[in-house]
Amino acid sequence: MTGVSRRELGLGLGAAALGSTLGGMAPAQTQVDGTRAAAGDLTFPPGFLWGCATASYQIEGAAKEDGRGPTVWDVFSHTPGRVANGATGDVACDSYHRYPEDIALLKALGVKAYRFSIAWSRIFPEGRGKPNQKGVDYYNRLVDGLLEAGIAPHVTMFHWDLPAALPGGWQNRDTAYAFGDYAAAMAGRLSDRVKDFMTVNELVCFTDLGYLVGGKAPGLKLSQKEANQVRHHGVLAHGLGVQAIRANAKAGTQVGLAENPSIYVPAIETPEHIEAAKKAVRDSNAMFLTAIMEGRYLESYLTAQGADAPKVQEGDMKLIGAPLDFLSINVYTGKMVRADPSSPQGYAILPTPREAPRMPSKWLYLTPEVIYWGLRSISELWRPKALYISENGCSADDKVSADGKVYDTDRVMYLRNYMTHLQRAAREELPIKGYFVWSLMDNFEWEDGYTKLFGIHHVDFKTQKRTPKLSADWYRELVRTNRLV
Ligand code: GBH
Repeated sequence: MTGVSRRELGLGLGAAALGSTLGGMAPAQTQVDGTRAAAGDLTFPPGFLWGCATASYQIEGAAKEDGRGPTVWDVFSHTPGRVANGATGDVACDSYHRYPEDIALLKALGVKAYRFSIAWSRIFPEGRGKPNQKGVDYYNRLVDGLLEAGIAPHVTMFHWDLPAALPGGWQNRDTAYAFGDYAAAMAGRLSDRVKDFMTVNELVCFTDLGYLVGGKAPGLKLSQKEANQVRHHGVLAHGLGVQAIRANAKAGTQVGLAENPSIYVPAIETPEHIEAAKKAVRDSNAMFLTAIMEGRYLESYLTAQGADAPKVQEGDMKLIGAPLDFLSINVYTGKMVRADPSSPQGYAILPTPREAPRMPSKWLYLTPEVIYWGLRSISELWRPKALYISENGCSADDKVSADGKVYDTDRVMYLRNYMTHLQRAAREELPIKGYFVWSLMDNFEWEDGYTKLFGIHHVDFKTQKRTPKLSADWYRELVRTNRLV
């Protein structure tokens, strides 16, 4: 190890940030617990926030209980042919009733944060109007239970379960205002106990995939022009949400969103490829994250859309670009980019080889470096005050063994590799504050129904029994030691 600097070994944070076993340049030594702690061990900063994530429609069930109104996902999943095996979220993990058990799972993992979403239609069954107290009560019970267990609630206001009663859905500009009113109502009711709010989850999924591609609710295949307007209403809803939360929440409330930007990894880590990847991030997210971080649509986006460009009203871009306290990104996969001086944009996005390794979800190619490059590109482009990974995880080839346990070695491999790049981001002092694994437990995986499962706890959907998988045991150890071993 001689001749290698502390920085190169990952000790840039200084000895104070590291476990005492890591002081100095000692050679690798076997520890009492059997691990070998070498200089350069993959330790995370003290206080790094470990958590788990879920979303309302994917786990709650109780679709008709206590006044909950129907959502576009209820309609979509009950439409034959839309979801694998005709599955729905009617029951899902029944977390609406079993939330105390789920809090116990979080507590046993030792995580300090839980990201969940509020079902808008439990609060406003028709999307707007008079709040339904029974719905509010559920989230009060959940929040109180989490706090009692020492777990910080991180709340997403909207994770795709749009109240079906809102006319025109996201095609209608009024829906963005309805979202603002709903966000105001919930921020007012929860911010005495909830410190972190995300407005919306993954803009592309509830706009393009719902209204242009049609694979997600409401399953429409509109024109590009109409879809661009839906996108605009999506980012506008985020902006109105930020304004509403700031106006109604207690001082000190942190506001952000959970976005899944397209992320690019430089093909080779050299200055020209790094710049190429960064430019690709800025360009490809022009309709979503770039608009939010810069408060304007890039000329290149508007020019490319031409007559299909969205109609923007006075004041919209200011709302959309309102400063955030943090930015959370959901990171799963990405593509490689190389510098290409011969192309007008200066880079080329490399196609993913067809046989590249991936997880069971057909889109989930293994690209562990996306975590680091996502955080780094975004940091350098927009200098957000704080960053979180609000989702990362994978479907896996889960089989229940004779002893009742799922030994998901493939998921452990996935998480360990991705987190190595998360640790690099922390070590290089990017403003990364925390990480949420997707997902706490197996759940309704949208159009894939229950055929692709992302949980670190197995759920037996007949009995609703939750069992930690090997990946949960692995995560518990990471949370306990705050380092990758
Ligand atoms: C997240 O989306 C969601 O927030 C979460 O609810 C979900 O359960 C989890 O990840 C796992 O999927 O149809 O081939 O064009 C992940 C990001 C973006 C992944 C859209 C699937 C569709 C690919 N998703 N993508 S394709």
